[in-house]
Amino acid sequence: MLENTVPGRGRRRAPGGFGRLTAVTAAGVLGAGLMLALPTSASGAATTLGAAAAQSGRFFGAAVAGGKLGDSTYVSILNREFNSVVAENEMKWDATEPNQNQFNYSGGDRLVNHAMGQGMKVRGHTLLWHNQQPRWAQSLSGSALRNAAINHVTQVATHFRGKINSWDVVNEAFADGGSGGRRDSNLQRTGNDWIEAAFRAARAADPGAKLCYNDYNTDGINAKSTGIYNMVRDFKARGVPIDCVGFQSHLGTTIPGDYQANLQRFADLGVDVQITELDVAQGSNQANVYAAVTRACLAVSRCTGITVWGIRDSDSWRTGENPLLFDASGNKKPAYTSVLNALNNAGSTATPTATPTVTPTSTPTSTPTSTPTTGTGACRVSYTMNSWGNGFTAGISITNTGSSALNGWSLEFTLPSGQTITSGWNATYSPSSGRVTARNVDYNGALAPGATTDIGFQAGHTGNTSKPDSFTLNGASCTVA
Ligand code: 9MR
Repeated sequence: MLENTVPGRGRRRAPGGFGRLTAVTAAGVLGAGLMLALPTSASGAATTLGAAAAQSGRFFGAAVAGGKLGDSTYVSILNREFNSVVAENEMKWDATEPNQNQFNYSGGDRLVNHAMGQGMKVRGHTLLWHNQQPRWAQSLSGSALRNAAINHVTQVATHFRGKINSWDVVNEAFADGGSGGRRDSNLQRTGNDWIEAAFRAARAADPGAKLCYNDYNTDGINAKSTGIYNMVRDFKARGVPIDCVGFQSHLGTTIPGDYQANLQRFADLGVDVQITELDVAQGSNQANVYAAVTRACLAVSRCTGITVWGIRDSDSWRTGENPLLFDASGNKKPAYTSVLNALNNAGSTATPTATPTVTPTSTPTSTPTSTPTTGTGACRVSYTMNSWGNGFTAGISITNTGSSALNGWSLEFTLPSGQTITSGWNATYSPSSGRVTARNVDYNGALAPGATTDIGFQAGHTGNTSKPDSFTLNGASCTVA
């Protein structure tokens, strides 16, 4: 288990899409095109992960970072190998509703449009989570937070209606350890019924999407997975709309012997199951663990697909662990071959239940980052870190303390030596180490006097976990809170 092999952040420390397409709509036509073009070898075996999974009506997807859609190696692997995508960060609450009731879908739309153009399905991740909440939501509680959360679910699911194969409606709401109970969070403190309220709102907003509960450290029959199992059983008994359970499967060097049995017991409750964030620690057993996960999904008829959490090792959130199917240069690893062979060996048996047809979208609408133009940049910055063995996430709150509005901003700071940014959200970061400039993205460039915006990134470190000691915004020094 990840938690046993990697000193993790808080939430992982403890132990750390698609069914067949219906060719009715234009999306169905796209999907049918994809099915006709499935790559196969002379022997008839499929030669890509997506095509191999499609033989049994399943999807094989990848988490995609929107910022990498300009990287040709990355995109060529994505388009060749995968028939499903999920946004690694762009559909989370902080990205989609940076200010209350002000929604921004540019990152999510860009990915959805890319996927639709390629005939790929889309998993939505995630409507509600205790992590990566916008600052304004973090400061709410009680009915104000409950209302804001349900409004968020409604608005976001409505925006993407018809384009999402399955939504992670709620992510990581159960506690690690032996309690089998809920994780404490601001959302949980609004009342134990917050999860079912979210599922009901999501169903009303997008009746065609499969609605999933998603969590980690649920890779076998254990207290946490049993707590979730009991919730799903209760939801099914009371008619709360839940269609699927996601098993993140951030794995260490082994896979629990009851991994498949655990998937099966959920399927037996009448929900689909999906492997949603698969990555496996490097080492001599990596290819075996990947193959075992693949075989387990194939053996459970309601396991509708597998998603890996990134494409190349260098794209992974598990910095330095090389847990993915392609190396940093984009070459196929032994783990890739083991997954492809497992998918091909399954043939067309154990076909999963068909899932709803998705509708294509309009032309991609990516908006360029605006250039800083106005304002002095007088500012206040608060910088928080959450570090573990060889990595950390940083959250940066930037407040415009000047008297004029900013229309585009850049925040400069110097990362201590040994720290290198691997991915970020709500800003672009360049370069990845040393003197870094974080620039606004299209939805958070406007910063009124007194307004705050939150950005963040994930980084690796080599032992030095100190913070940058100073920041400038549009060239002017900031006070550090
Ligand atoms: O991979 C994501 C990484 O880029 C972000 O920094 C991180 C922030 O919390 O979230 C990562 O994705 C997580 C996913 O959304 C939920 N399950 C755990 C994943 C890895 O942390």
